[in-house]
Amino acid sequence: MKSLIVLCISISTLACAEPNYATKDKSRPLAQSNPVSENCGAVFKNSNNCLNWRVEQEPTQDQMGSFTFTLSHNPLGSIKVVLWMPSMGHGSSPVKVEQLGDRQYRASQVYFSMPGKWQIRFQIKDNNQVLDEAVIEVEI
Ligand SMILES: [Cu+2]
Repeated sequence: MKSLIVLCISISTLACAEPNYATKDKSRPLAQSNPVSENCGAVFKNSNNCLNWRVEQEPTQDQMGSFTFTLSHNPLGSIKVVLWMPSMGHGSSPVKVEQLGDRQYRASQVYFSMPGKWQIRFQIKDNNQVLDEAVIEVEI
């Protein structure tokens, strides 16, 4: 994993969706474990909307984190971000999502309540119905 990150950075940060914070944190980087397709960090299943994200503030056990993300197309609903731990079937505290601009968003108050494998689930919602979803898997 470490050599992959170094390789990605030496080639180009644009060609690789590996978030650049991974190199900054010496102790335990929040490593993305799912394969990245093309230049998308994740793809929404139904709409093929391409999502890319960048960590602003890496979440720790003491501090909430934040990241920004962009979509390739305008979503047909509101955006929600859910932190989910699939192996144990629980989530974490709610993530705040604000729109920064055209197809640009910030997710803040990001907090993983325990170490392990988590999913960051990006959901496009119409009222309470999930129309589409993109998932990024991370290890905390
Ligand atoms: Cu758990």
